[in-house]
Amino acid sequence: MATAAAHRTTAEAQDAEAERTAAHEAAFDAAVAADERIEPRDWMPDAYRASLVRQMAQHAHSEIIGMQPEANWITRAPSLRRKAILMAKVQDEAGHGLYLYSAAETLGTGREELLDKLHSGRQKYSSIFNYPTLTWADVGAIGWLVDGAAITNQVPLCRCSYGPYARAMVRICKEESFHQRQGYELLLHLSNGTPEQHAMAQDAVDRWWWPSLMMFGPPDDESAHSAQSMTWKIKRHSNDELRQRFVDIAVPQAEALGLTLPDPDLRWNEERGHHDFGAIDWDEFWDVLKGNGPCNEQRISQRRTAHEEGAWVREAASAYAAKHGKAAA
Ligand code: FAQ
Repeated sequence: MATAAAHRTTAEAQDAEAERTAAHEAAFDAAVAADERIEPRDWMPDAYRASLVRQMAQHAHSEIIGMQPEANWITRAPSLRRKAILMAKVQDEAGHGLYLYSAAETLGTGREELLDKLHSGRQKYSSIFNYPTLTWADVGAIGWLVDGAAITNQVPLCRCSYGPYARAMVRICKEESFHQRQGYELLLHLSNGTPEQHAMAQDAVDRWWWPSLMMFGPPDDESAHSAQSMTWKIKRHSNDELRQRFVDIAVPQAEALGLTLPDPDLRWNEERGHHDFGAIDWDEFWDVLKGNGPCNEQRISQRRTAHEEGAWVREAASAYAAKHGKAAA
């Protein structure tokens, strides 16, 4: 008798739990459908939380690894003005990383854990930052194309269903917009400069164009997460839609710059109302993701070294915060 009663109690408890979960799920789905924001203390499906952590961590990692290719040119910037601009931009990228790690913390995943996953290769960062910055013009090409692609991808993230991520993106996009313009202005100067400067700008665009298109991720039919992320309104547009939007924006800008995009198949398609463009080398993309890009090893080893050498700064900051906290208490 006692055992039967215990079974009944367990079954009742399970039913009640299932009902609660169903009610939570219904409330979550309704909030997403109504374009309301999901906030850190709201109930959310485990898979939603995990996918957000995955994307936000990858995004944060991209911001801080993305400091490396440009930092490479700070000491060699051709004027004090260019040096000040570049330093400000690289600092902004560090800030973006910090907003995003903080936003990810609101989902219960600490920064140390995320950095550990980056350093041990268990989480990704954007493929684009595995290419080298060979000349000063690359700084311009990164600003124009890489930041341009980043903005195209990130403006819709300001409407992401998860509140802290969406709010972080508002400020990030404002700063990315300045970054894009500085790159464009830099390339404009080079393009209208000496024949050697023009050639250097063209060479940079030739090398950065295709990797910039890869930043948007694999084609829609190979994108593992898009469908679910779009249902959850984490992503608002598919990878291919955003890639197309970027190409359409970049073509007239390239013309204004007096530079050529390295794609013989690029042409306006009247019927589609968009530019057609050539085939992307997806083998190269997947290969870079596997760690075989030109700079993968260098980027990660430099990041690990920076982390190790920054240990004393973290310790000092923690000690200061503890002392400060005690004083305030
Ligand atoms: N690189 O199923 P999907 C910047 C992975 S910030 C590496 O389509 P999803 C600022 C993807 O994670 C640039 N991996 O994935 C700056 C997944 O692998 P997983 C970063 C990539 O998430 C400028 C697998 O492939 N921006 O540039 C890439 O739906 C200048 C299947 O892909 C963001 O992170 C890639 N390009 O869509 C800084 C924006 N593409 O996770 C310094 C936020 C895909 O299963 C200087 N993120 N993968 O192991 C997003 O919008 C999305 O995550 C996508 C990918 C669109 C990147």
